[in-house]
Amino acid sequence: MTESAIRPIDEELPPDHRSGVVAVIGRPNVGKSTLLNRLLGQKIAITSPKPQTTRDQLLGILTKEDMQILLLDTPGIHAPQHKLGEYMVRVAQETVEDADLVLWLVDANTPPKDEERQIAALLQRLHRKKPLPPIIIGLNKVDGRPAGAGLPQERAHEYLALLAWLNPDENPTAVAWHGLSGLTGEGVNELLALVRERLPLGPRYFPEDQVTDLQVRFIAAELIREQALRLLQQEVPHSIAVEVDEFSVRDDGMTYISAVIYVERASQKGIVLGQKGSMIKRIGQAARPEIEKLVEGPVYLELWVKVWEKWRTREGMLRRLGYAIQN
Ligand SMILES: Nc1nc2c(ncn2[C@@H]2O[C@H](COP(=O)(O)OP(=O)(O)OP(=O)(O)O)[C@@H](O)[C@H]2O)c(=O)[nH]1
Ligand SMILES: [Mg+2]
Repeated sequence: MTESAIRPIDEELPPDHRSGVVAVIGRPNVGKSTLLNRLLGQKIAITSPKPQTTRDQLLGILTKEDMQILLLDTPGIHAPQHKLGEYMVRVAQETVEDADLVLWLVDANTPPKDEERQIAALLQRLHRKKPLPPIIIGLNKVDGRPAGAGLPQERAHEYLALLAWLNPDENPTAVAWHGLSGLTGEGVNELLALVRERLPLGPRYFPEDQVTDLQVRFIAAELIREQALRLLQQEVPHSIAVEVDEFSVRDDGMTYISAVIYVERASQKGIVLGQKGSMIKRIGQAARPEIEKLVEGPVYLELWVKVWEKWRTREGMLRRLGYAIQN
């Protein structure tokens, strides 16, 4: 988010109105984007069972009578293997540095993994530079727990132990935890109450009907990428980038979209096209209704596949795709 985006709106609000930036962080696949969509009641972030789905910071604006939360979804924190990966991890880190509250999502069904230990170490490093805002550990996916599995409370202690250096006993508001399910919505209202308690008093920064600052054409490109992620296997999904090169609403109300699916190798182009174009057709057929929900009208979608060798390692290409790479 740019500084200029953050300007208070002058309007009548309850005296105890709160607002602030909540960084939603966690390792890939724990359900950050699913939770964001659930909280907003609208799909602005794509989700998938494959890790490293979200590639950039995404703003979701949640406005209630007594608070406005600027939720920043982030790419899952992992050990990066290419420039795009490095960028993704840096985005997550910078989001924490600017936040009023950190919501660290973990999977309630599994004990901490190495990735979580690395996230805790990252938080500790950041804390040494500048004290961290309050942290809430969200034990997500409680819907999927097998009968007789350990209580979230026991699991919570395993995760809380990773933040022992914050001395939570001396500073009880530094860390809290809550069990929830972004998928079913269970525990989400209680989570919001915990968030509100920890946010500073403050105004609204966006009109109450605005849900994000993302452009519709960006979300459309992401919805195409989501179907490509779902339908393609192994390395191919991670090698994909989608760019919408035409987006126009015609006189008859039809939204015309032409988009390019970039892959990194010629062999991947064949896979994305499929036999006689069957795969790209499936991707288009699955993405179109999703985009129609987004634009609330009929969509004509045209898809192309192009090879852009090793785009994930090339700064120029990453920049062109909107990843704000800095040297
Ligand atoms: N059972 C269950 N599954 C969930 C829940 N939340 C998310 N999932 C599933 O977990 C997978 C990952 O969800 P995402 O929301 O894409 O995860 P993410 O943390 O944003 O992942 P990255 O963007 O890759 O970092 C998807 O298959 C979701 O449907 C939940 O509360 N319960
Ligand atoms: Mg995500």
